[in-house]
Amino acid sequence: MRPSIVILTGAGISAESGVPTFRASDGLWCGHRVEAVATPEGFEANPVLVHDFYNQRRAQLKDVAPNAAHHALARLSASYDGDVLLVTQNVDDLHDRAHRGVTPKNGFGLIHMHGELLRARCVETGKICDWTGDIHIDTPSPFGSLGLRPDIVWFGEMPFQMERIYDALSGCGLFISIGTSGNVYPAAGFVQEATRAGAHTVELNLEPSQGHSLFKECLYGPATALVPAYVE
Ligand code: BJW
Repeated sequence: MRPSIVILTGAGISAESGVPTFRASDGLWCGHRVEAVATPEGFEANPVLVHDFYNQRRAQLKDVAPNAAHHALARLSASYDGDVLLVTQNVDDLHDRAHRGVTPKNGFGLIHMHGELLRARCVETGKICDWTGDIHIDTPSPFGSLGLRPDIVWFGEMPFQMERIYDALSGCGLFISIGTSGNVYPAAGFVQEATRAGAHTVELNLEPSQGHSLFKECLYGPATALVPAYVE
């Protein structure tokens, strides 16, 4: 068995599929303050605005498809003789679609640490369900209680499955960070966890991220070119 791999992806891996990144000049939050649409306080203050914002992004998923970088990671899981944990900060479903029908050779996991557009959460019970349509303030929860919210991790909330992620980082031999600006924690600190574990650390991005100097190897260019070349 070869050393286990942890892969972190960010908005940059989906950019060439047509999903806008966050911190580009034409980024998703143009016209909206981050606090207005991506915090629990913003949701409490104006749920109609926040639902509108996520309804639009959920609808956009119908017009995009996984690209060569998503598919290369799916092929890696099918051919690599070791465990692979893919941790995405993205709330789109492009990794899920790329992995559909692919049988992993060894242990494989996909974690959406910042949640998923195609899931909703009951605001009263916290129960999660699949959700492909719009959500409105009067959309009843299928669990019999009132109110749904997008199953998204907003600023100030705890990202999902942190224990499993840190556990994998503490034992990995290779950490690859793809298409993320390194602005948002705790994901931005994963490279340090992997370094502590003695892993080789690689950044694949369009440009140097905020934490680029923490990586042992950095390659710059579009994900659809870099990722297949690196992992195959
Ligand atoms: C390409 C490309 C191509 C483009 N090919 N590359 C002060 C210090 C430290 C921390 C904090 C602090 N104050 C507050 C915090 C904590 C806060 C935080 O990090 N704030 C920072 C702004 C400082 N974090 C949190 O609140 C998190 N929770 C938390 O910390 O809980 C406590 C905790 C404690 C201990 C352990 C664990 C937890 C929650 C963060 C939730 C983030 N949510 C968002 C929004 C989700 C909703 C939505 O989608 O609308 O998630 S923020 C947004 O940023 C989104 C993304 O997942 C995330 C990361 O963005 P990403 O993916 O890096 O995108 P971009 O646009 O920034 O970068 C794209 C990159 O791609 C660029 O580099 C391009 O160059 C590149 N690129 N085209 C390759 N073709």
